[in-house]
Amino acid sequence: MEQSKRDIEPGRFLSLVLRHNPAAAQIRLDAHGWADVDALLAGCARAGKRIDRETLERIVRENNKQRYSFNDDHTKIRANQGHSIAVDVGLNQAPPPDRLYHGTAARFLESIRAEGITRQSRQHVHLSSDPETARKVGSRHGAPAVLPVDAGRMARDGFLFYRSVNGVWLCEQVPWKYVLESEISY
Ligand code: HQG
Repeated sequence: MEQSKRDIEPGRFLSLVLRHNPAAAQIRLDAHGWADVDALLAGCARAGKRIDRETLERIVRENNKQRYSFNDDHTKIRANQGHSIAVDVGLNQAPPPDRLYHGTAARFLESIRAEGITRQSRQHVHLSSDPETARKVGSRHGAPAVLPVDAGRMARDGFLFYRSVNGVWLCEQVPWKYVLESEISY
């Protein structure tokens, strides 16, 4: 489903509050990343970003990356992945496909070559199951580079992989030796 244009701005604020900075709406998240919906809506209004319940329901339903989930009775909401704050969303560990793709900016490659792909400010390194998605992720930071990752070999070597409910693959780090250097595309 397509996300409405009018929901992009409130969606960005939700992403900030539910992944990185709940204090921006003067709310707290619990240990599993859940925010109380009433408190969230009141906090958004206080922050000058009024969102009504119908809009929130629509954002969760139509968000282009299915970034958010409600609990069963819709009294709580959380982001499915992408947090920089330490919460445990109960990610499912899963065996990865042989290849995964990390989209980055070409200008980060020298540092990535030296340190591997590291999680930076987030809780995990984010990987995509197809190169096109990875290219879009990388483009957010500048001229993109798509790094194919030998996830099958990583898994055999004991690295753990998780799949968020919206289909993003996550792991702790990707040492450079698992990046298929000859297949990097720009
Ligand atoms: C890079 C979006 C230098 C890394 C996307 C990335 C994604 C290094 C940047 C999700 C490095 C971090 C996450 C190293 C990694 N030296 N740079 N050693 N290791 N980097 O935004 O993966 O739209 O925290 O390559 O779709 O870009 O928000 O991570 O370029 O799934 O739902 O450091 O965010 O999802 O940037 O994006 P980010 P990301 P949403």
